[in-house]
Amino acid sequence: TNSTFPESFLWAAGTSSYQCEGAHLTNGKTLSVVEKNINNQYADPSVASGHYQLWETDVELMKDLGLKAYRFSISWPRILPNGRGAVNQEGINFYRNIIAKLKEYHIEPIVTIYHFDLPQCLQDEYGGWSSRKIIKDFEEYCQVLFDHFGNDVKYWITINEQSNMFQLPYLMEFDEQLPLEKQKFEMNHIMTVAHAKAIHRCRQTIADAKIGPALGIIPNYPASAKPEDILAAKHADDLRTYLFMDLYMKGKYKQSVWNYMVHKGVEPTIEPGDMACIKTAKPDFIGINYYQSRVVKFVPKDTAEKELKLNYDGEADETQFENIPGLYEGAANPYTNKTQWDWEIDPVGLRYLLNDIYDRYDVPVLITENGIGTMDELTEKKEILDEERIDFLRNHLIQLHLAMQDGVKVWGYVVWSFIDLLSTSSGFRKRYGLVYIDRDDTDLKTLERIKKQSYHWYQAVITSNGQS
Ligand code: BGP
Repeated sequence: TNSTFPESFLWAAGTSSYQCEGAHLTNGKTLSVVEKNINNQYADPSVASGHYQLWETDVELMKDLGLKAYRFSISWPRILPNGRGAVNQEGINFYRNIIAKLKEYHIEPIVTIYHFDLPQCLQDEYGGWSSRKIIKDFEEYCQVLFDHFGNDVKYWITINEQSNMFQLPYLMEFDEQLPLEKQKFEMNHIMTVAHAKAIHRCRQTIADAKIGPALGIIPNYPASAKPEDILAAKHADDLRTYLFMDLYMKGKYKQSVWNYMVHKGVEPTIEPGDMACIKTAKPDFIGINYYQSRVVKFVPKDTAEKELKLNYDGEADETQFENIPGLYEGAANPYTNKTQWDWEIDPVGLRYLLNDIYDRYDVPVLITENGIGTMDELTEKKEILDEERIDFLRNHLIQLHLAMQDGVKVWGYVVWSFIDLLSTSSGFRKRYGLVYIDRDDTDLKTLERIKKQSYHWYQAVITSNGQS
C-alpha cells in the first residue's frame, strides 16, 4: 500500500462463531436463532468451516500469517445452553484453548460477545429481544464471559451490527401479529440497554479492558445536487447510522429520529433509569464494519412502498434498494463498480465515513470488518488467485491510511474474513476468507485449508507494516 502504519497498529482478521465453528448441536451446545433461520436455505450450520474440530490448524495459519490480533465471537448457546443458569464447561474449554494458543503466539484476542446468535430457547420462552427479560439474561452471559476470560482478553465487542439486525430477515424473529416497525424500535431500545449493561459489567470486572460496539455502517450519498436528494441522504444517515451512534456515544436519541418515530407512533418505551444507564456506558472505541456506500434519492410520500430485495445468489441484478416513501430510496451509483452481489465497491467511502464519524463522536476507531465476497475457484494447481480481493483490501487500506493522515484515530484493521465462512446470506457460494475451505454448499469435500493469494499478500503487508 506504500503507507507506513504506526508500530502498534493491530493487523487482524475475523470470524464469527456460527459462521465457522459447525458442531452446532455438539457437546452441550443448543440451537441459536440465526442457525435455525439459515438452516436448509443455503449451507447448514452443522459443519460450517469445521473450525470446532480444526481450530488448532486455523490458529497455526494465523501465526504463519503474522496476525497481531484475531477477532472472533463466542456463541451464547455454547456457553449457556439454556440461555442462563448452568454453564457448559465444554463450551468454556473450547474458547479457553483457543485464547491460550493465541496468547502463546502473541495474537491479541478481540472477542465479540454477541454476533447474531441468540439462544433459540430464549426466543421461544419470551420472544428474545422483544422482551426486557433478555437484559438480565444477557448481563448474566456477559458476566460469565468476563469472569472466565477477563484475565486474557483485553478487547471486547458488545454487539455486532445492531442496525443490520433490524434490516435483514434471517437475523431476528418478529411477531407477525404486531406492527413490524414498532417491534424493531422496541427491540433496538432493549438491545441498547443490554449493550450498556455489558459495558458496566465489564468495567466492574476487568480493570484494563477496552470495550465497544461494532456497527455496520453504509454512508449515504445524494443521487444528485437536487436539494431534496441531499436531504434524503441526511435522513438515511440519521435513521441508519446516527440513531445508533448517538445512543452509543451521546447516550440519547437523535431528536429528528425520535420525532419521526413519535409521528409514526412507533417510539419505544423508555423505562426509568434506561437513559442514565446508556449515557454512563461510554464505549472506549467504535468498531466499524465497512463494505459499501449507498446512493439515495428523494421519493415523495404518495409513491408506493417497494419491498426490499437483496441479491442472494450473486447471479442476476435482483436488488431492490431500501425504500421509505417521503424520505428516500436507494439507487445504483454510476461511478463505482459492484461486487457480484451488487455491493458498491467504494474505498474512498471509507475515508469519508471515518472522517465523518470521528468529527461527530471524537472516538478511536477499530475497523472490525472489511472485505469482499467472491466466488473463488481452485485452479488445477489447487491455487486461489483472488486478485479482486487483493485490490479491494489494498485500496481500502490506502484510504484508511489517508483518513489517519487526516487525523482520525484508527488503531486496528480486521479483514473479513480469516477463513472462508458460511455467509449468512449466501452460504459457501460467497467467500470472504484469506484462507480457502475446500467445501461447497452441499458437498463437504475435505475441509482442507488452502492459503489464497490474498493470504500471502496480507502476510507481506503485515511484515512491512503497510509498505507492501
Ligand atoms: C456482516 C456480518 C458478518 C458477515 C459480513 C458479510 O454484516 O457482521 O457476519 O457475514 O457482513 O455478509 P454476507 O456474508 O452476508 O455477505
